[in-house]
Amino acid sequence: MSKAKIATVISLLTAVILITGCTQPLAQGNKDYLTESKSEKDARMQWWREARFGMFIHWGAYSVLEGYYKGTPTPSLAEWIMNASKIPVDEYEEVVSRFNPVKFNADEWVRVAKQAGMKYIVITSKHHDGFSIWDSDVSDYDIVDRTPFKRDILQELSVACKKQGIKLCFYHSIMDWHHPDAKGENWPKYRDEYMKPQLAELITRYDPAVLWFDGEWVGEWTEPQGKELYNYVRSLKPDIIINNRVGKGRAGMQGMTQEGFVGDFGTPEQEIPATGLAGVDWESCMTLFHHWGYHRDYLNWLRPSQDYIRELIDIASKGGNLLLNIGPMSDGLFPEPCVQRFVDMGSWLAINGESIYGTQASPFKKLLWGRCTQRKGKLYLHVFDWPEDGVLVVPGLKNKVKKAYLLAGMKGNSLSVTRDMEDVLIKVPGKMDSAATVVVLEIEGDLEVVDVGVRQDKDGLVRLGAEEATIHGSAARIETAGGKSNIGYWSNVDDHLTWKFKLSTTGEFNVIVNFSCLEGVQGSEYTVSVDGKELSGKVRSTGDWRKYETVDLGKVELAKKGKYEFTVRPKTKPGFAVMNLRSVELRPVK
Ligand code: FHN
Repeated sequence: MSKAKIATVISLLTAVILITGCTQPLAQGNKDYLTESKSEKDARMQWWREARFGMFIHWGAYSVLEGYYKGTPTPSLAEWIMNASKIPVDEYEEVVSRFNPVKFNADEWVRVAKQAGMKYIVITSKHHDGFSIWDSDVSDYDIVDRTPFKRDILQELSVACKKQGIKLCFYHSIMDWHHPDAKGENWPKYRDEYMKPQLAELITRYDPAVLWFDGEWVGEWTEPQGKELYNYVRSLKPDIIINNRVGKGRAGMQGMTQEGFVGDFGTPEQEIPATGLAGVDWESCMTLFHHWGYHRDYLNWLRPSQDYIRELIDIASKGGNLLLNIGPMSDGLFPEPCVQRFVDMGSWLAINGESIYGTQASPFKKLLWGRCTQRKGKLYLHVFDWPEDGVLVVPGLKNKVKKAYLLAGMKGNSLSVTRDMEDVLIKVPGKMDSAATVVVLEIEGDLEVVDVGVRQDKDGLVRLGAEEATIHGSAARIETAGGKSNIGYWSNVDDHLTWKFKLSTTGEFNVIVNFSCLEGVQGSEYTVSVDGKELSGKVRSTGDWRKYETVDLGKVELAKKGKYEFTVRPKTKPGFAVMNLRSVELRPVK
């Protein structure tokens, strides 16, 4: 049957659906999958929660331009070049006709992902430019019909993934800059006669494990449409997993929550939620070098492999997944410097993977020397900063430690374990791995950790960070921006903050507040208090919520070792918020 005929059949079928109002041609009735039970969702999400680490691939015709249009760097992201460089549709279609990735090898791509320790691949089936990298029967704007390459990328990838045991998942953009109906009053036509039939193709032909929607911010898209699309996709493949951008999920806290939103997991982008999201599935999608699609100038933006390894550990310690992106070149090859980062990540995971895959979030609020992950009966201590005195302090662990050893070493080489009140002390050998050395604690009984509060660092500094604060009130809450956390939304003058901390070195301390305040909202008066001593502050403007400055409120004398509580309490609030607060530091007076 010709493509035209198939398209006609699909259109007729869709027309019948539209008339009958049933938008799920293959639906098993009109089941509402959003009402599934917790146990059903847990079963469906299990492989994804255990996987912890996936490869994001942004690849399409935009890779031909490498971030440049007519000799000028595009002003936005490389994969946005059609929009950001205002390329007319017919000109962009000419770029498409030059897309010929003759060096593409699906087995090699999947091998690299596997070697990196990644358990799933999410690839852009269609990005915002509307170009499909599979052989679609719904449209000829695809890699088989519009390029000299003429091969079905997704078909080849699905075979390679099945062969190598990697889950294949699809990114799919709701927004479409190419399709004439993908805006305004024709939106329902695009949605029902184009987008959904294409999704049906993707699901029924290539059996993806996840559908990763994007471009949901367009005005034509709404949460109710998202709910309907969620059910439509699940009706085609009931065990499929769908992200929260199927609806308007990201409109909330930068995609960091799925509370009240449609979708199975939150999608913080280029962000790691400061304290994770207890009870919520989430995945941070991150780039290696700022752009998602390939850009010829940005390979020098790559960071050392250690940074990406620590990013994965940090995310796993907060209970999330890392979806780390690569933008292949137009010839079908991965940029070599990116592959090298993946190889290094895979080498670390080959030794330490047990501390990442299938683990849960840390039971500790914060560890000065690194991160922690856990599974029943075991704690994995990821040490970034090796203790100079060879003693690793595990604060507040109540359990008896049956055994301690280096995950990289032999389990037989037990480490010496002692206790100092509520702390467990591990005697550790010389530092092993620059990225992170994992110390395993096998513990007795159900895990029991008490919050011992913030500890003084080796220089005597006490840093009371936003993520360790106890927030007393209804409005103020933690937010993350640019990888840093702060107390924000502080619109209630009665909301106040406390921190517990433990002093091992006494003395006089300067009290330094790190804050921001939008111009026009300044003027709130507040006090800080500790050990019966009180200092006052008045919030000045820093110009913008994202512009942080510090203020020295004065000195306090803390003469005894032990536990303290520090409080920040507003007194007045002339504007609509008190301030954003990143931290309070007690800096030893030199
Ligand atoms: O606009 C896209 C962008 O190109 C990229 O695909 C990211 C990846 O999550 N999503 C959108 C920006 O949030």
